[in-house]
Amino acid sequence: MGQWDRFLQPYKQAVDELKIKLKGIRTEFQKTNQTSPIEFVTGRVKPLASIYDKTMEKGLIFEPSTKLAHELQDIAGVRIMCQFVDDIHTVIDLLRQRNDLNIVEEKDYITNSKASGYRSYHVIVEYPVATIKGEVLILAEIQIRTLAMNFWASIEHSLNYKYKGEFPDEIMTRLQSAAEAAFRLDEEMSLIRSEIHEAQKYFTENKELPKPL
Ligand code: 0O2
Repeated sequence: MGQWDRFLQPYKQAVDELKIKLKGIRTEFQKTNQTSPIEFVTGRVKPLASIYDKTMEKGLIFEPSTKLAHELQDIAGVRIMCQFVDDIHTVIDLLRQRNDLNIVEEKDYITNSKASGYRSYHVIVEYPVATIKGEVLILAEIQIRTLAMNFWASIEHSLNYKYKGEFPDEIMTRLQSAAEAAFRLDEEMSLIRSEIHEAQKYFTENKELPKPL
């Protein structure tokens, strides 16, 4: 195993464990016939090429080190998607109550969206991973956002990859207006939240009934 593989292994373990635990929250809500604030969960270990880019941006040395582990807080990244903005706050409260992780920082890009139009809530956590050499504390970034925020962010992320942040004016204007549309979509959906929940509950209950002969 190379030194990067060895360094990244506990991050992989942290992402796998956090994904299982967060998906478990969703299952628990569903099994108790409650609407889950979590729609779906994804996770990844930051690819080496992105770690390299970030170390260059931050003027760090590209080598597995305690300094790097401290400075790059999103080597382990987990993303939680919610249907409604209110669900994001429910998820944050659930995270705050847990004693298997420790929140070290919160970044609210929903109240204070980024200049790009990016909206999301980031929670940096310390998560203990058990290894054969003992416990290792891993920093992980949990991003919590609505489906609309996620849609916008994934599109902007792909475009950013192509244009390296230097968007042509027209694309920039379109992205800004798409960000506003995503914001309005979240607002509109919030207004009919209880109606949607009722419909989803009705759908789930009836889906499970046996078909008549
Ligand atoms: P990737 O490919 O998702 O890993 P800091 O690390 O504290 O110096 P930074 O990097 O701005 O400052 O941290 P922050 O604000 O917590 O953002 C980290 C991650 O949030 C990014 O990781 C993205 O995933 C997401 N993000 C932040 N701003 C934007 C944005 O304007 N557009 C999109 N689409 N995503 C954003 P990476 O490493 O940039 O990318």
